[in-house]
Amino acid sequence: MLVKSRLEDLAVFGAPPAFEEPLHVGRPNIPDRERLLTRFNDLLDRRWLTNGGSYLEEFEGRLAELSRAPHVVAMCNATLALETTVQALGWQGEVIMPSFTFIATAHAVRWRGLSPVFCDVDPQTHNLDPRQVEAAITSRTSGIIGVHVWGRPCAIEPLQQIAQRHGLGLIFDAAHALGCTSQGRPIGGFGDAEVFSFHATKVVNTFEGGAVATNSRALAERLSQMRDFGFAEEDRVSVLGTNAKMSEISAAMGVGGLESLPAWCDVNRRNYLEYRSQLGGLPGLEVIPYDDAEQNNYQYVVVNVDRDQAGISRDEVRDVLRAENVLARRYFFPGCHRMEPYRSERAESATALPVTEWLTERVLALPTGTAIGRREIEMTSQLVRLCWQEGEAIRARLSGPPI
Ligand code: T4K
Repeated sequence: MLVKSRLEDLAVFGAPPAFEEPLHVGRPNIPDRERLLTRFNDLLDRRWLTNGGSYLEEFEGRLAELSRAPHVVAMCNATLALETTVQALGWQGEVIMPSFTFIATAHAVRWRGLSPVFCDVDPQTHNLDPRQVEAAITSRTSGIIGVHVWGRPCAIEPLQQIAQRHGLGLIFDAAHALGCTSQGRPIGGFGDAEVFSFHATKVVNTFEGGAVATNSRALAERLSQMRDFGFAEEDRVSVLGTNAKMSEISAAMGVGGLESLPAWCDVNRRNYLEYRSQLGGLPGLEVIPYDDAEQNNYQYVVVNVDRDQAGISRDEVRDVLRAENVLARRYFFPGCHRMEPYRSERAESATALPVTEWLTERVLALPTGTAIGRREIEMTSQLVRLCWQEGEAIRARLSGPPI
């Protein structure tokens, strides 16, 4: 790792990158390897690989305990878990959701033949703005999907009241929110259901994976059948199903991950606080806050760059960092409404989401997780500070011919 303090040290000016190996936003957290391999050997010895099994049962049981939701149905990823939940709840027509989310939230609904209706978000929380949700309800609306973006809970109570008032379903995309709380209650027990992701890049991963947490036994039973082709018992299919099962090796990975979750959250919190202290005082830069009164997993360190105050744009900062092998990400640029097929279908919505557009131009996720330590954060922050000091020269360089 090179120490950089002058303009000419920057890779965009031709110097070697600060890091030989790339720093990623989503480097997977790996649980204790010995215990993991013991579990892998065990399931291989028993030759029970999928279609239920003891690791699936253990994983679902531990998740239910963590989220204090009585029923958990694990699946092969969160996208199919969302899709299956929407289908199980019988939603039709339109579903209100943010555009400021990963494209999977929209695709899951659309794949079931429903229309996502994108709604604007709150500039502080980055989550659905309940007033706008209410304004977006039509006679075709059947449900609302709130997304706990960065693990910061949605305005759950107001959304619940709106759903109740209008007789709508309500689910939460909790892909980012494992181990987080809202008013002291764990994410997992709100709405009709909440959906977690265990993709490799998430705080706990099962390689690929997802799960639905719900208070409804009937919904959980339906989902269990639907993830297994609709089988209610051998030779009897009771509902239109799919194959969304989680394999035993994934579940075993998840059991190890849940054991390590508290330690990983501590590392993430330490990284987050380190970034905050290193980046404090830069005009026009906000490290988005987490509520200390709640439990957070701190898996995302996200900064908001105000170009007018900073003298440099989010994209210029990103270009400088990428040249140094710091692969910061512009989640969720450019917003679902600007991606296909939604972009072509609903051109008018492009102008109706001013806060979403504002956010997608400003936020940047920085590398964190167990693969990132204090030195990496110091160096990354130093690079960001250089961007602030030398904004004009950097802009001139980035808009000039390649070196
Ligand atoms: N809802 C929300 C709100 C979500 O954020 C997501 C997923 C979903 C629903 C759907 O969940 P799943 O169906 O995936 O369970 C990543 C993830 O692929 C995606 O799961 C995640 N959200 C999203 C926010 O981020 P990409 O396109 O940024 O992934 P990728 O492959 O570029 O990985 C990010 C970085 O992580 C890379 O720079 C390299 C590093 N990496 C990645 C993998 C897979 C590794 O170092 N090792 C690895 O194994 O979407």
